Amino acid sequence: MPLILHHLELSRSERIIWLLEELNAPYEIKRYKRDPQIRLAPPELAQKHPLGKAPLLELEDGRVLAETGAIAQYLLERFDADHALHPTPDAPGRLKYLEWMHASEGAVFLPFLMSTYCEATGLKDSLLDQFMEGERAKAFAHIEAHLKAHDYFAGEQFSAADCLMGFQLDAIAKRGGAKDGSALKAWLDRVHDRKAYKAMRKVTDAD
Ligand SMILES: N[C@@H](CCC(=O)N[C@@H](CS)C(=O)NCC(=O)O)C(=O)O
Repeated sequence: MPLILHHLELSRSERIIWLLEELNAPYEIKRYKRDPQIRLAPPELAQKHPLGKAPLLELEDGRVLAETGAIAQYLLERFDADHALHPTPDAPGRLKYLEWMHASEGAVFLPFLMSTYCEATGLKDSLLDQFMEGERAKAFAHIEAHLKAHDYFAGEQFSAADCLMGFQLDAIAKRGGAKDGSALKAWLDRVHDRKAYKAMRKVTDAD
């Protein structure tokens, strides 16, 4: 049995599809649809892992790994022996790489996720949303300043940190948040031109 990526439509699992394509790793995909009303994952995902969230990576021996960052680390250890997509511990881009790999699920992106939740639950413009707006502005300025100074998240070379940051930045762009002339727009144009990104889009176009 090959590696199986359990993919929920319109979700973070995009990032792992992109990474699998960059690594040229063999995988199969199992697709899941969100509940049309509440947008949560279907119960079948919970049969694979107690949290029932995507992405999940099922290994050849049936073990299942959750958490985007953990899955990325596992895939890089296994399929990126020459460190083309993850800088070695002493490489110049290592610290930035680590920081953005974790920011993609951590502090930098929480405020953007909260905006989606506020909108979906009728809390748009609530005190919580206003508080998060300040946090979003801070995070956005941090991303823009980094990309003004560097072509990619780990520095001047593309890495897995770009794959992990991609999902939220594409979502921001869809909402009109990547203005012409911005460093974010230039980064999006650069990564959207990659063969593996286009391959990932072919997969997700069927969502
Ligand atoms: N921290 C987890 C978050 C996983 C997560 O929340 N996935 C969302 C998709 S974007 C999900 O499965 N949502 C459906 C649900 O919670 O039922 C990760 O990095 O993989």
